[in-house]
Amino acid sequence: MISKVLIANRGEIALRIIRACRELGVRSVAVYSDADAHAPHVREADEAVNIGPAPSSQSYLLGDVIIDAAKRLGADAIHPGYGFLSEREWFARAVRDAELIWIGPPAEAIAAMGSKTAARTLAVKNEVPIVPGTTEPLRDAAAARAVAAEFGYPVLLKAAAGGGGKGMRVVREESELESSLDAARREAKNAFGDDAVYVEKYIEGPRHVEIQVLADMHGNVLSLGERECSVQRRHQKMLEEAPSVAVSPELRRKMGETAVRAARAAGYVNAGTCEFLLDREGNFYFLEMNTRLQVEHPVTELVTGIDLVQWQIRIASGERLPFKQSEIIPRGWAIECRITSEDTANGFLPSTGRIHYMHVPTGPGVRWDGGIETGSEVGLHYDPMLAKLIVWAPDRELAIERMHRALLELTIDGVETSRDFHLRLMEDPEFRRGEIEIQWLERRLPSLMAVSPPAETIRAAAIAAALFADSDRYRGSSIPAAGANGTQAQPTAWSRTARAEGLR
Ligand code: MV4
Repeated sequence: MISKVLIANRGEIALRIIRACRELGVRSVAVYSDADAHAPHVREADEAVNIGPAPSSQSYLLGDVIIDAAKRLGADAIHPGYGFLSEREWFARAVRDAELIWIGPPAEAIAAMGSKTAARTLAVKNEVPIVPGTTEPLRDAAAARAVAAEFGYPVLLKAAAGGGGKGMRVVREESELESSLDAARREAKNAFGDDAVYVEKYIEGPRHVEIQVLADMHGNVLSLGERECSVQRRHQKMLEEAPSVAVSPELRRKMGETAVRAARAAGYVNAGTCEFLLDREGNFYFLEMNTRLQVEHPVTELVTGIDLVQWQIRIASGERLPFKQSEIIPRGWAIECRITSEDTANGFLPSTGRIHYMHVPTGPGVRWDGGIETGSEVGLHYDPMLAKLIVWAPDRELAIERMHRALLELTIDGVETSRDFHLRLMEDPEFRRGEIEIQWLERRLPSLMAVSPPAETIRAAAIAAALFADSDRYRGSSIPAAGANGTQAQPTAWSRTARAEGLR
């Protein structure tokens, strides 16, 4: 068994990994930038080492420095978390070359899924359905016109090296094709240093459903069911749930078998996720494989009872998966809200500051995976995701009620957060009916925006609250009811005192 893990990450995911290590009796080493010297993950790990200044390009992205630290502190493995170095093939290779254990998929599997056109070719060879389109980059506009005519408009131009929606262009008619191709190429070149672009048929209004897989070194590959991730804005997920209202047990089995085939084809080991589009007719198309642990992994943990991070460490240690596919059945419903330091009422602008007070929800079925505490400084150097609030309940309706209750309990003072936005999301009738797809949130945004009350209303409410609290000191007097015929109630001892106290 691995005995000491260096965690090449920060924030909530570093804490999540530290907790898994502790439960397994594995020692943990945190790394931190100057900005994170007092961060919770530094305190909670068994050991911690500074790796440089605040910008991640000078700290969390310095693979060589991190590998040196692991060697120096006697760690035998590195867990990359998500983001940062987690999907860099060269880093997975460098960790292996340094004779450390990489808690993630083999560098070759990262490479196999790294290029979209390569992944599509691999999918076709292994009977994994993909969106109709090309598996080769386009030569020129004439080739694009021919292919688009074959598949029919609308089409989607995608960067071969792409991800996260960069270098993507919807083309609705032939007259737009050439300029869109130029634009997609330019964007792809800028973002990935590679201007290769290919064509897919554009799927209108699909859901984003992904399948969690877990594979050991002994040829066991399991599907842990789906996550519904359609509630997103500009490719940033805001909420995830498991299971999906759109997935029947039969579809789950089919998508699961497909994901397992894709993982096997890539020589996959450890935890990974296959992303699919699920259209309105129930057809699903493989998009890409995320070769890392994902932010939203907790919803799968809650409905399967399987601790994914512990199993990542066990798999990397050479253990066999003890589960049979037939035993893995999702139970109940889990929802995750990503609590971000964003001002959702002002175009989701990042909000910064010091968290001077914070109260975290507790009670039945509530889980908090956070990376912040009272006193934490929230700056602009890192991702705005502060924490994840996750709930489990027997069914979706109860899970939504539970999330609503938990969000009401949550207080974070000092920075703007997405908390109120998530509250309104829980109250939204369409969301409650499960009528969501990838464009739903952006269409619904106006009605989900904060209706912040005018300053005078907040002032009046604060005065009323102070007076009400004060009234508790006069328990003998009763609070006057409004007159039954709508007339003003007579002043009482309570209201006279309240006014006097308020004026004092
Ligand atoms: C698509 C699509 C519609 N049709 N492909 C966006 C990022 C990349 N992972 C794939 N993406 C899409 N590919 C076809 N043929 C719509 C999207 C898409 C999307 C997919 C998943 C989650 C959110 C999304 C938001 C916008 C567009």
